[in-house]
Amino acid sequence: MSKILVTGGAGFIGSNFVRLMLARGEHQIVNLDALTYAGNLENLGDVESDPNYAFVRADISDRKAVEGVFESHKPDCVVHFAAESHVDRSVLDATAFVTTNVLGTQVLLDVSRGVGVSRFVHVSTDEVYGSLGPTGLFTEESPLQPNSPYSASKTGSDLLVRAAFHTHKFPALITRCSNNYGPFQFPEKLIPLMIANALEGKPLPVYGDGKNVRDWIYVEDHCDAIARVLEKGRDGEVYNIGGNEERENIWVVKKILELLGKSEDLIQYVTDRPGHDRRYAIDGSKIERELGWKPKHDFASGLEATVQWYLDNREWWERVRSGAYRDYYERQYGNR
Ligand code: NAD
Ligand code: TDX
Repeated sequence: MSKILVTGGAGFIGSNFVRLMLARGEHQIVNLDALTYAGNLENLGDVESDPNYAFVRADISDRKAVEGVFESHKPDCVVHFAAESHVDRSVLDATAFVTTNVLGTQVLLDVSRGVGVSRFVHVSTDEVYGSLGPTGLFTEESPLQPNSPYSASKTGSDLLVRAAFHTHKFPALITRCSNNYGPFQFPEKLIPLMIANALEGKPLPVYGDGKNVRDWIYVEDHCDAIARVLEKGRDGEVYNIGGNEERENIWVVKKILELLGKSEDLIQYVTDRPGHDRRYAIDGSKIERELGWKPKHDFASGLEATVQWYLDNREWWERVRSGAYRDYYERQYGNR
C-alpha cells in the first residue's frame, strides 16, 4: 500500500480527493494542511478515525516544517492541492498567493526531490491560459497568459514544476482543470455563495453582465481524473481536465434559483471583477486519448445533487459563514 502526501486536503477539492482515495482502500493518506480560512477539518469528519489517514498541520512555505513531515511520514508520492484559491481575494491582496502558491510549491518540490518521491502531481487550473473569446478551447499547448494575481501565481508554480522535471528529471506532472463544484466548496465561490445567499434571502451578486462563461466539472470527476494521472500519467506531461459543460454565469444563477424555488428578484448585478476573464473552455482530448479518462457527471444532475447537499448540510455552511468569512464578505460586498 503506497503512501500519498496530500497537501491542502482540508480544502474543497483536497477533502473530496482524500475521501475518494480512502474509499478505494489502496493507499495511506497523509493530509498536510495549514488550515487557513479555507481549510476545514469538518470536511473530513467522517474519515478522521480511518487507520489509513493522518492529518498534520503545517505550512508548505515553511521548509523546516515540511522536512519534518516528510521525515516522520515518509510518503511515496505527493498530490499538491494546497493553494490560495480565490481570485477576488488575490485582487485585494496578492501576498499570500505568492508565498503559498509560488514559494510553497518550490519548498515542496525541493523537499520531495531531496527524499526521492516516486511521483509529484501538481494540481493547477485552466486560468493559467488566460481568457478565451466566444470560440476555441484551451489545449495543453495554449500560451500561458494569466490575468489575475491568483492565476499568475498558479502559472509561476506550474513553471517551477516544469523546471524541476526538465532540470532535475524530477517525476512531476501537472493537471489543469476547469471550474469545480460540489460538496464542501467554500461559500465564497459562485455556486455555493449563490445557494447560501438564496437560502438566506440575501441578494445574489452577479458580476458585470453575467455573461462570463465557465466550464463546470463535478468535483468527484476532477478527483478521479487526478487519481488516473497519478497512476497512469507520463512524467513531465500536462493534462487538461474539463467538464464539457460551458455555461454563462447568469444561467447558473437562474438554475440555482429554479432548483430552490426562489424568485429571480434576488439577482443583483454588481460592479464587475477587475480584469474578469470572459470565457474558459477546456479541450480534454489528451487525457481521454492517453489515459482513457472522461467525466461521468453532467452539469444538470451534478448541480441538482450539489443544491441538495447544501440543503442537507446547512449547519456546515452556516458555521463556515460565521467568523473570518464574514470579515472578508464585508470587504468584498459590504459597500454594494
Ligand atoms: P480551497 O481554497 O478550498 O482549499 C485550499 C486548501 O489549501 C485549504 O485547506 C487551505 O487550508 C490549504 N492551504 C492554503 N495555504 C496553505 C499553506 N501555505 N500550507 C498548507 N496548506 C495551505 O481550494 P480548492 O478549491 O480546493 O482548490 C485546490 C487546488 O485546486 C488549488 O491548487 C487550486 O488552484 C486548484 N484548482 C481549483 C479549482 C476550483 O474550481 N476550485 C479548479 C482548478 C484547480
Ligand atoms: O459573487 C460572485 N459573483 C460572480 O458573478 C462570484 C464569487 C463570482 N462571480 C463570477 C466570476 C466568475 O466569472 O462567477 C464566475 C466563477 O467565479 P469563482 O467561483 O470565483 O471562480 P473563478 O474565478 O472562475 O475561479 C475558479 O475556477 C478556477 C476557482 O476559484 C479557482 O480556484 C480555479 O482555479
